[in-house]
Amino acid sequence: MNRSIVQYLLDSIKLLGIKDVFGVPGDFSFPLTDAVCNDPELRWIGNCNELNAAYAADGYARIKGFAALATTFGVGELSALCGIAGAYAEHLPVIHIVGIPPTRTMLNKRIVHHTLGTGNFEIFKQASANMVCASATLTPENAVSEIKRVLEAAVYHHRPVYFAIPQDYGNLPVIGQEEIGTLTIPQSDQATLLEAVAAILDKLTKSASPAVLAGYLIRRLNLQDTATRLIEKTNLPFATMFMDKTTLDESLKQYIGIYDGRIMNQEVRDFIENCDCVINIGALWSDFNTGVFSANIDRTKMISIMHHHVTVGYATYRNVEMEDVLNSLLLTAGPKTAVRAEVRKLGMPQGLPEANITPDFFYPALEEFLNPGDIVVAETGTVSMGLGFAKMPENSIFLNQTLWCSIGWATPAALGAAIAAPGRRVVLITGEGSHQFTAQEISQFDRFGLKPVVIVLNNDGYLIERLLCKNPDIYYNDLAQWQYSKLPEAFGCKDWLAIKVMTNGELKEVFKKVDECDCGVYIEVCMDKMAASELAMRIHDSIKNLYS
Ligand SMILES: Cc1ncc(C[n+]2csc(CCOP(=O)(O)OP(=O)(O)O)c2C)c(N)n1
Ligand SMILES: [Mg+2]
Repeated sequence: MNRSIVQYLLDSIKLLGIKDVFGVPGDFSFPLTDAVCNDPELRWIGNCNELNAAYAADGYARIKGFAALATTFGVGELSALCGIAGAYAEHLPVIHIVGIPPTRTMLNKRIVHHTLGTGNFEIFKQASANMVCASATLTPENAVSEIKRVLEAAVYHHRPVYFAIPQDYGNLPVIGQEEIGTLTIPQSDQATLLEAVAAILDKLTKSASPAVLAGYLIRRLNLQDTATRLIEKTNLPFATMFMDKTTLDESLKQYIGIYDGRIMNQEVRDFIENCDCVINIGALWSDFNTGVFSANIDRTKMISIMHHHVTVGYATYRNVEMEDVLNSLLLTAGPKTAVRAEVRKLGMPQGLPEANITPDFFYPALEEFLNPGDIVVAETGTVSMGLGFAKMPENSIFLNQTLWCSIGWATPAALGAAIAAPGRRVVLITGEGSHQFTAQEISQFDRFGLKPVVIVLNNDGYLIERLLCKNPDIYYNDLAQWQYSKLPEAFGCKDWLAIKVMTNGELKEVFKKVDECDCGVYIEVCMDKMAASELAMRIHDSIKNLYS
């Protein structure tokens, strides 16, 4: 007998490298969650709620390329939707699988739980439709072709997709050819590829001072090895923008730092903006990626190598894949002798041991604390703005949700990253306001035997909001004061090092202890209500541009 629909789908997503499925069960999705738990090649990661599960899947996809999320009809899938939208915005293919009511219930328009009571069973799929690149409701007849079509869309667009499986269909065998075929993805048009690469090489050869902006799509498309070899072969200096941080290793000698328009790092800006040719490989021209739209690179100087197209000056070449363009350039581009800006580190922590912790101490101390290979998950807010300008150690990864900016993302995303890479140290750094959204997810680290370092910055409220609104003291930016360092124990994290620190000396001391202990760590770092990182202050000064 053929495989069941749920098994066919699970076997298909395993071929994308997925080994874990995040989510929350529900009666309509039992066939799916049963199949996951009974599959020796898969692990069910039950989250505290579906929003957390979607963020965790996002974090997992950032490390492994693809992720899977299983939710139940209506209540579950809608809770996940903000996370799915974030995955769409940030180019992460999360496969969202939803168990929906039995077909007869839907045909008869029965008033059942998780519906609005209107007999409309389509609305939740419609709600998701704009936040995924393809969706399907699976039946025994269509499962084979629809699973292929939808997964091909996920691979091609590198964005989330949606599958609905009626409860009574999940365990029915698929009809038709049940061998799982390979996914066919559109390839580069070869003639256009030749032309595009020739145009890039022509511009590059004539350039006296070229540089690269290495964008986040390099890592999303798993092209970091190819791009690194290209950088090393050509010796082109490269910067990244904020969203792109660590898309290529910051320890490469060609790395010059973060380009943030007029807002930060003047030496990087001078260098990049004075180059006569800038090759953007997959970076996005968004507000927080361009120093609030202050990045200023003349279009005539730009080459953009994007996911499915290339632009050289004003000419556009469509249907060419980034992977093919980079591979062609790797074969054909020669070395350049380039001068480059020095990478600036945050430097020595500033402040006396007995003094209260300030940003001038905190971020440089964090920079020192990070180890090669760390995965750092930095939440939206003043923390990521402070740490974003640190120089990351070799082979480390910095994750941030720079476009979608949904606070609460980082805590579950750190869990997802840790599940994806259990052998690596995961360092979560979050503001306390963001952490309050999704803090209960730290319980899962212990449950799955993971030992992260969680650093919660407690600055008595929503500081970045204080810096952006009219009156910094207005009380909508205040928070209930939690006893953060007691959370690990309350959430069942056994034998964690959990501590609250107020002074520079205490912070240094605890960082030393972390290096010596082999357990989960949770540090509450207290800072003054208005103590902001430099970038946060500059954004405060650029409010007019932000909302232009
Ligand atoms: C889901 C969501 N709700 C609201 C916001 C608006 N917002 C952006 S940052 C922020 C406050 C962050 O506070 P905290 O985590 O304490 O960091 P801080 O800036 O204080 O360091 C808020 C409410 C958002 N980005 N996402
Ligand atoms: Mg705060």
